[in-house]
Amino acid sequence: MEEFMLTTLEEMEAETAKLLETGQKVGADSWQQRAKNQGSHCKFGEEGTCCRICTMGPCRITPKAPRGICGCDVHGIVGRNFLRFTAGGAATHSDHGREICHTLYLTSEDGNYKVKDPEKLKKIAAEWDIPTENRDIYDIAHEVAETGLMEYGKPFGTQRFLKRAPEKTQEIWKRENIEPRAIDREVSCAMHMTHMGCSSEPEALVRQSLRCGLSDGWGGSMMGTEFSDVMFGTPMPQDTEANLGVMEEDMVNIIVHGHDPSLSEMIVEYSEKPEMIALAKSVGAKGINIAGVCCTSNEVAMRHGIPMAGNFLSQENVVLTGACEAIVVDVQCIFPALGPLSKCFHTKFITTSEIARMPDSDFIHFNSENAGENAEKIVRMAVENFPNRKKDLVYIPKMKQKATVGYSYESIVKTLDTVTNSFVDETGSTRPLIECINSGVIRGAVAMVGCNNPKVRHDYAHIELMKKLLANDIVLVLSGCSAQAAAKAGLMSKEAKKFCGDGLRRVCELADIPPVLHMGSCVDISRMMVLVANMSKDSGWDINKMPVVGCAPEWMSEKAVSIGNYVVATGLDTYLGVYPQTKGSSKVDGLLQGGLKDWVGACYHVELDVDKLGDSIIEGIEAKRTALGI
Ligand code: BF8
Ligand code: SF4
Repeated sequence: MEEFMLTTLEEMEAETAKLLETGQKVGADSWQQRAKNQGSHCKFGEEGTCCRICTMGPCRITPKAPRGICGCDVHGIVGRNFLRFTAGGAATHSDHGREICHTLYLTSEDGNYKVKDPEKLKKIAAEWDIPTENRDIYDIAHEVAETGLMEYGKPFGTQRFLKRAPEKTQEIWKRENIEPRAIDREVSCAMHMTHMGCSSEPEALVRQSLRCGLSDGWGGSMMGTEFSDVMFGTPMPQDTEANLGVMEEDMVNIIVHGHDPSLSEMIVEYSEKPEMIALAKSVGAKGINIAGVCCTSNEVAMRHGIPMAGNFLSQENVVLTGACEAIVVDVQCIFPALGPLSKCFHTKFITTSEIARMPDSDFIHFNSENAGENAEKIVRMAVENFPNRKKDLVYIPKMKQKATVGYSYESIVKTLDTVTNSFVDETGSTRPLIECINSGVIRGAVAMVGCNNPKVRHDYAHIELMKKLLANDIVLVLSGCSAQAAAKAGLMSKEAKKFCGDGLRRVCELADIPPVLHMGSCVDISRMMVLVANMSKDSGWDINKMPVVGCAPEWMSEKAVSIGNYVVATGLDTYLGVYPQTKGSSKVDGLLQGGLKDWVGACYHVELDVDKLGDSIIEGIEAKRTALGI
């Protein structure tokens, strides 16, 4: 048998260079070029020291001008910018969650969307004191959805899902006054606090940043994940493939990109209809191939094994293959560049959401009511576009790797139950994992998440850190573009266990799992919160004492900061490979990288050198083990 090899970054970069040559032939732009055009970044922007929240400004802080015109100092300005950044992320994730609530509200026996996991629905209903006995499943779904929607604007109380956290964590949130109330309220409150003439006190601004983040992670995102599972199924392990080689030269290639599974689920369903496949054959294709980019890709890979073409900084590459009939997008992380780029090829760039309208696209408004009809229209449009391919521009890199995905919380506990016989538990618990950590077979766990960022060599930090951590017997749970980085390289293949230390390798063999577990999209970081919450309950260890940390080595988006804030506020130290725009304030930066420990027992750690970042993660995990006496 051939020895298993990872796909190296050099191989991926050589293929990207070839694709960029095609781009040059047709006069296409690229992020690589645009990043160069931008030159070095504005120092004020990068350090967070420019304020433009009123028209007396913009004010920029320098040694000569230490205060804005209103008298706000650098700490107030940096703090306000950080809070607004967080609010942008929390609003984005949570609005995605809200869309999912609306979709759940519209489910019906014979509608576009149905309840696929009634057990999960009933479990949530019970948690929320919604009666389930002798009720039609769709009645329950509608009441749960409506109750979920109320979480966005309820006038009193805090988020319902907070009760899932261990008591100790809930006490910390209460003590620190960061328990999230209605989700929209936390976002609005952040905007209010950062209006001209409101908060300029860094502690208050950072505190609200945590609360706003928590409303996302334990509110909007958690509902997004849970209700997606109810409608589309809770992910269970399955095999798929990743990297550009998943595109097929002789098939109609439809790329789904964005975040909301309500769109991609329908596209997948309609692409499998016999009449669509017949249509594809009638235009000379062998069939229809769906592949994904970004978090939409994670969603459909986790539930259907749909292959993953690439992550955030690969999105232009799929069009540059010349073999993409349509790139269908919903919301978030979509380059506006895809419009003009698609025009250089035969590719249809199809936008579907009023939230993400872009020039040079075909807009087909997609919502829960017209989902079936419009999914058919989109698939048809892509298929009919196949004969327009310019054959001389087609180049699909051969690279692809196997990946096993689908590790929802439920599937992790089920799978790991097989590892230690003494802890077999019918209902599933995290005890086998705790046993592995307690005995030191696994030293700890890292939740590696987040984006790509041209400030970091594409995927380098993700892949190098993963290899280093695995070799040190640290298990990885992944989501977002980090997950796709792993899958493209081959680290999500079960054969990647050869990169692990002896302990982790043994666990992978016994449980038959890859050493990096794909937990889903970025909203699915809520799955990781449920995992650590239950690990804490099952072990008796406080979350902030467990040898488990978060890491976002190539992050770029506002959403990532919202996530970081709720992960830290939940008690997990979080390691960043890109500096937040807070360097300009020793007070804000000091809180984030230290002071928060006194509030929630965890904080951020920023290190731009990948190797050193890995070392400090390992040191952090070992220090937690020592403190626990394990
Ligand atoms: O929400 S990891 S680049 S795709 S923001 Fe975007 Fe970042 Fe990717 Fe998903 Ni998450
Ligand atoms: Fe300048 Fe103050 Fe206005 Fe900001 S709020 S732009 S610091 S005057």
